[in-house]
Amino acid sequence: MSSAETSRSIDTVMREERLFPPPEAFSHRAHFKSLDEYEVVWEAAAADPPAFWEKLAREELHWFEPFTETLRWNEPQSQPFVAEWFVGGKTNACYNCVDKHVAEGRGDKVAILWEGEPGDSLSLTYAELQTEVSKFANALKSLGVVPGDRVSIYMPMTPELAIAMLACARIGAVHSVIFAGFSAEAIADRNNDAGTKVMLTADGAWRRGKALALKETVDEALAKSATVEHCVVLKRTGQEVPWTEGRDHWWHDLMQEASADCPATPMDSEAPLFILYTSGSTGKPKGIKHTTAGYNLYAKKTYEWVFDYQEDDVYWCTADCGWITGHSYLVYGPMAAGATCVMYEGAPNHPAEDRFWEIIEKYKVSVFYTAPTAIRAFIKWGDEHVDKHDLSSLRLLGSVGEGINPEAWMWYHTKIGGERCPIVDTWWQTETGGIMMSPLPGAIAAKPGSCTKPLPGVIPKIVDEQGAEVGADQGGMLTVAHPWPGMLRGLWGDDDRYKEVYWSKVPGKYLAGDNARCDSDGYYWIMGRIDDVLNVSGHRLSTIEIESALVSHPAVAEAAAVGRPHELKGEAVAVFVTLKDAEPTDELRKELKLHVRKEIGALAQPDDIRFTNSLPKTRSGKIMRRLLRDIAAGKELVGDTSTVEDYAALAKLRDDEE
Ligand code: 6R9
Repeated sequence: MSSAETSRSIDTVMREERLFPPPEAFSHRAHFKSLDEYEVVWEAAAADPPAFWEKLAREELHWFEPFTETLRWNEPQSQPFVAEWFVGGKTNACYNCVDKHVAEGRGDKVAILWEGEPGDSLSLTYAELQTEVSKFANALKSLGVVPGDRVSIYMPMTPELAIAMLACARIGAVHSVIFAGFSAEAIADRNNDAGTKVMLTADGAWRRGKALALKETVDEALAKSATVEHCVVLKRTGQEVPWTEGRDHWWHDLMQEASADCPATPMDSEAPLFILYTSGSTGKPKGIKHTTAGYNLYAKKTYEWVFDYQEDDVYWCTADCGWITGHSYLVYGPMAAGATCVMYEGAPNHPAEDRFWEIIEKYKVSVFYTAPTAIRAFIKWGDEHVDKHDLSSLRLLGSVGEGINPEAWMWYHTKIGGERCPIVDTWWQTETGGIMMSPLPGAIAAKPGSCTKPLPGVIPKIVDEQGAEVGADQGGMLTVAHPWPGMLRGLWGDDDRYKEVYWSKVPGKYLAGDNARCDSDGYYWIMGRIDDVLNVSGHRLSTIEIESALVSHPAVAEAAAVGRPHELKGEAVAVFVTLKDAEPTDELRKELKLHVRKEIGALAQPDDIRFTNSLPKTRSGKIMRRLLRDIAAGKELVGDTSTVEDYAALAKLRDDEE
């Protein structure tokens, strides 16, 4: 490869040849049964995306008023970069997720199977959910909430959290869910940015047996949130809470007075449904804006396709609602499909490391969706926790949030899936609203570590710095060529940043911010965020490939690779490693360096290996490589750290020297 080529594409150092075709018994009753079938649908959708989505929108959503125009999108280069879908129509996301099922005679089907951390549980049918949601919608109305008002939600993973989201949708209020672990500062920033009118919280939240003081944190935030008029408090832990008369209201008091009669408000297709803040690489978090009809349709169809929805499924997504995965694949997608969803309040290792497997056995979960960070933790905790439980109800497994290292994939496949369950490695973002690339489990053979192929209606293109498409196996920037219904409709109150981040670098295409390559079979491999690429002696290396090589060593639980400045090479590879049982010795350090060299070549051999007990992660489990880069370079930590899950881990790393 010439140096001109290496300078604009990213070198692939890792090869993964294993192929796992869908089991026949699975394909037999799947939505998509063969690669041919998928290809026919994908080609037809790509030839005319609006026609493809129009048909689905008319069939799958309930319309108070039908739409008159499928897509309003000024061809690229022109303004305003915001697509409008199903223009002129009126629908309601809560109606589609709840009332539609009751109206169609499925009211007795269980919607939520909830498991509290201390072991309490609750099940709600779609009809019961309709009553609860209607009552809480009336409660919000009684506090003066009208369509378009913003409601911030800072609650534990209780059924009331889902009820609150749906109640907002029911009356056209815009929810902003804030992960119930963020600081008062982070809550206040988000409230002020959104102009929140009403705040929903709980007295406390259970986390590993301890009660976190949510209301106290919220009070601190509200002292700096001038727009908030009311605060509703769910009683969960029963702890003492500070109280402001007139502003604060108990959830149960409002519910007691609320009538269960609250028809869903017909909303414009493009009425904002929610804002969800996500960390930018620097500076303040971005308020990703999603709207009603397109998002709802996209969440529903992608849920049905990717998780191969069957009427008798018991589906469990372990994500918190403070993350987009909790929005699209715990609430809006599965509920629009009418699925039975397990919802769990607490930590995966409370009271013991087998809690997830216990829940799968208890509820006979058939489809399980979690994140690589959790999978790597399970591997570290040991197989004995898995072996205690009967996981034979499982038929399909999913992964989201980061690339799944091939070795973690293999463990998930054999240990959890009993070698019979397909795995869907789903690539998508807060911005995309729903899954963009993933195997369709009955149709597309998996390659461990690849999110495989785009869903119907999604047209990815990998481009170089000049915006030209790159060839097979050449890494480049991942973009999407045509609008899709689930895409973001902007950043709340910041059009300039929206244009700058997503539309300025590559004209006319949505810039995802990830690097990727597509192999000669048309399989996509995500190589990490654009700003995470390492440049070693002119070779651009992907973080995920180096990390996967490390994770394939039996001593390694997790690894994060970053670049640090190096006089000769430009950048040197620095890695942070957590171990399974092994001792962190110099011997092992040498062995790991050689292991990477053997697996992927001398180019990628790490210069530094630092052992640590844990890696700094975002709340959704993504390794914060940006911060590790600063640590590796010996710099002070700057920028937004509000999304770091465990600041202590970070501080410790900074203070530890190799
Ligand atoms: C859903 C979600 C988005 C970023 C995305 C990418 C990474 C997500 C991935 C993946 C490789 C996958 N990512 N899924 N990378 N393989 N299957 O995670 O949304 O929190 O906005 O993060 O996560 O880097 O750009 P969000």
